[in-house]
Amino acid sequence: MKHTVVLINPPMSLEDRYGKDMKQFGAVSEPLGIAYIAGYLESQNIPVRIIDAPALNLTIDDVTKEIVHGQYTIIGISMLTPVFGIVKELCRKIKETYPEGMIVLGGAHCTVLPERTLKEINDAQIVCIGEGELTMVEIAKADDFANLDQVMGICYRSNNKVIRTETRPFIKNLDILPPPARSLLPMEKYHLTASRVSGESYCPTIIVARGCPFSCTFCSRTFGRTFRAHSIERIISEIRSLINEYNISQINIEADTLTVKKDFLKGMCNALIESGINRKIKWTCESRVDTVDEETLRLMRKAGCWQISYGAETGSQRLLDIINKGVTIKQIENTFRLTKKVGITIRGFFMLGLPTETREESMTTIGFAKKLNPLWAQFTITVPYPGTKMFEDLDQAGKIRTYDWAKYNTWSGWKGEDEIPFIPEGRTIEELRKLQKQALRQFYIRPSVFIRFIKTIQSFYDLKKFFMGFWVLVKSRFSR
Ligand code: B12
Ligand code: SF4
Repeated sequence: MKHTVVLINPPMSLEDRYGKDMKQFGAVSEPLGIAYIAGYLESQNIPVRIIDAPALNLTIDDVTKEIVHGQYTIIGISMLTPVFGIVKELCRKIKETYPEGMIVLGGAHCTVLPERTLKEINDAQIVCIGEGELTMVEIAKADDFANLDQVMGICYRSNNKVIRTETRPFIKNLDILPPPARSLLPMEKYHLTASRVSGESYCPTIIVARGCPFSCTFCSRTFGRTFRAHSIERIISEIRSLINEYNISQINIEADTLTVKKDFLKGMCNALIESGINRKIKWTCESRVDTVDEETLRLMRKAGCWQISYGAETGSQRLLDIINKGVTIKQIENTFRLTKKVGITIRGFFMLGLPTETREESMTTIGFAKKLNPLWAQFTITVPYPGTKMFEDLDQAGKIRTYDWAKYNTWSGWKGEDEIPFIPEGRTIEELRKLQKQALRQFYIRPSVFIRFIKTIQSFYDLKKFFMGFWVLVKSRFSR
């Protein structure tokens, strides 16, 4: 039987993620995981389509109609933890109207809880654990799905039993994968958060590596501990085609920890300089404060890097140690200073409500953010995601408050959630909710920040964003 595959990014809107007030600042990102899978399926001549529901503003019913009319034999759905409930309902609707379809689930949530996901979502038949490219092709080649036991890295349902197959090793050479099938995505619909782009122009994302050797307790690290990168030639060629096809002037370079291998980073930066790409585009990335030094930062700057996002997480050394971040307050301060010195702007990520955190320590974190003074700061409420060390420890201690995965959202302060998965002892939801808003107000509503932003305004778009942001912050003082 010849299979036709449809891959779905499920309908979770910006409002679902960020709440009413913050939705206008959220990103609509390319679902590159399923685009990678689609690229590999295409290379094996297996027909595939992508439905990116958030980008196209589709509801569960809209997606179901698309699938029924398309008559696909394999329906793949990507799932992160907070979208669980939406995916469950989508699977129910699809099965109700189109029982012949084989539903395959994949993504971070499935990778960490494969058996449980299959037990909780009755209408799905297969759950993919880890990287999906090779797995999906093998599923599509498994005639009538008779040989699923031969497909590594899945859990599947057979005679009311859930069977787990042999573990699939991570892909060693990422270059065996063609570039993500961006031609199947509505590329004109994507935009990063305002803090990540320079001006109004379009900024696509490219993934250059997978895997991270560090062990932060809050991170899912679903691509394993070994850093695996695309070759420099492949990266340059993918960037070149993005420049040619989409006429871009900026790009977001994604990797679990881009700067962890100095040789790779230097090679990539030198190639960007030698090819002259650094004169055509500028780029942004994420990094760790202990993996860069002044020399590296200067090279990155020369290669076109204009912004780095660092997870500073907290202003308390005690908490940095508890979350196993492996860095010191001094290192954070030093790297922020050096990054600014070489002329790269910074987005700082900070976590509130970490295990055992006191209110005083939250205030220290907000103060630390102000002292570090990155261009942008993001404060999220700690969510122990399943599959992380933090979740394991809190679960064992009986401190997880809800297993309703819809509540696993780091923006619960702005969403006004009535329940969140974890609250440090002696503290309350109301306090944390208010704290998340207060943190942003205290960081952004300062004369120096106001002047800094006024100076960066280059267009009506910038001006509008600036005033909308200011208004949302002022208004948040009076909301729940
Ligand atoms: C970019 C990014 C985003 C982007 C885009 C997300 C997207 N849809 O791709 C944005 C900003 C939207 C985002 C949002 C959120 N994110 Co995010 N994000 C990432 C990040 C940094 C990279 C994702 C990526 O592109 N990976 C590269 C591609 C190749 O991998 P992939 O998408 O996982 O896909 C592979 C496999 O998972 C699998 N697969 C995926 N889908 C499917 C489907 C099928 C059918 C199959 C067979 C296989 C399969 O095959 C793919 C190819 O190998 C990851 C960290 C990471 N390293 O993964 C966090 C990460 C995925 N995010 C995470 C979280 C928590 C969130 C938020 C919940 C945060 C929040 N606001 O509260 C939201 C949820 C949004 C949502 N719709 O559910 C967690 C997920 C944890 C979890 N248990 O779900 C991660 C792992 C980071 C972490 N903290 O550990 N995120
Ligand atoms: S948070 Fe970043 S540095 Fe820490 S384990 Fe995850 S990917 Fe690695």
